[in-house]
Amino acid sequence: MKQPIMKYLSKISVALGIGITLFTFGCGQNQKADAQNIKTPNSANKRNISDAKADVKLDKIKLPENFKIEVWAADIPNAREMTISEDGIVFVGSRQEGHVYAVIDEDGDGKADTKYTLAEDLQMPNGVAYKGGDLYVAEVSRIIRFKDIKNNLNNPTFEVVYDGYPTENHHGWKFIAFGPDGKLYVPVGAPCNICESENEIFASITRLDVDSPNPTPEIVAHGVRNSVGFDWDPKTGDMWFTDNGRDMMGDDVPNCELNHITEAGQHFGYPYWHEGSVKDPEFGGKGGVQSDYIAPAAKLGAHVAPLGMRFYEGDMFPSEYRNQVIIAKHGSWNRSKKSGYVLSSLNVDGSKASGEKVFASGWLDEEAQEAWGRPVDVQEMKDGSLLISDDMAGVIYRVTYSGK
Ligand SMILES: [Ca+2]
Ligand SMILES: [Ca+2]
Repeated sequence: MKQPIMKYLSKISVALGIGITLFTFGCGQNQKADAQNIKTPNSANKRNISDAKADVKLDKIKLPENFKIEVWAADIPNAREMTISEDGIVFVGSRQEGHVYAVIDEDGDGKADTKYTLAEDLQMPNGVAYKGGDLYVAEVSRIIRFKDIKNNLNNPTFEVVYDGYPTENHHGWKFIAFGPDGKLYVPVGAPCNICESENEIFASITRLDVDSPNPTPEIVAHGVRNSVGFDWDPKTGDMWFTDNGRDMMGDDVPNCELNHITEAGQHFGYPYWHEGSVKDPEFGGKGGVQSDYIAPAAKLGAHVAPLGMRFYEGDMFPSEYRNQVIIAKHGSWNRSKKSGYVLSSLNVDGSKASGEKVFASGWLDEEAQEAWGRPVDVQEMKDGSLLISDDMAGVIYRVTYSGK
């Protein structure tokens, strides 16, 4: 991303404001495991992907005028969250595939050439975050770290930072990112479609001080069913996150959400209230009144499955995109007519989010009701182009703008 240090400084004062009322959650054992070799033979973990074939229908993708989409990297099975190092290495998590990849455009021609498989047999390593030369990966119950990853692509090893997150696989895969406070934000999804958990770490977003000798999750947000995407507003330093609404209440209820955290410890409604105003038929009576919970800043449609989201901070796209949130909607499964399968953009101004527009569509064949791809995450490259991961087609796309 652009000017990471400036961004950090502009956000830190806000971040310091959060956190005083945080309460700590001591659920796990602390781990200081020795670095261990992982199951990746040195000779086999590097592959040239410049000629890899992608099974995609790019001519179906609709974008605003003067935008263009291409395949940046093919042969990235089950590509999920992405994070980028300062020198442009794109790290990619996966879910059922169990792999973590490093993908590199060696000659800078806008198309990736090399893929390193950094790890295999991990447990749904959906989340990746890069900081200070190290790559962090979230499995279901633990956070692991590949130190000095850039210099160890051929011989990657990891250490366990923390392994006390719950082991439930249901909504157990995690999106992770470092906040402006330098802490790693780690959600813990509800272990069900709809349920009330005794353990308050479920349906939360936590944060972890990965530099501490004793990392312990602190809960930052309660009542979050399953967030698989968040970012911080570059203007205010505030955290925004997507949340996936519950299933089995019909085609159009409840909406998935875009939420805004203004104070640590806020409760966002689940499992009692959905989309700010829909009382849960089973659990609604057990919670407080509607006004006890933070309503979403924007309703994103029922079952659309909003996953990765980032504030656009680049210069390549037209100026109206600057500071907009771009959200990847993975698409529905629990709806009679499919919805989602798009990227959308919204304006964010302070606490307000408005003007949602479809930015990219075409992964779903509406007539046949069949999808050939599903967007998962978005990441901006240094030049302001936008990468999109697709876990169904197993590719990473790159969107560029050429209108000026
Ligand atoms: Ca290249
Ligand atoms: Ca909510």
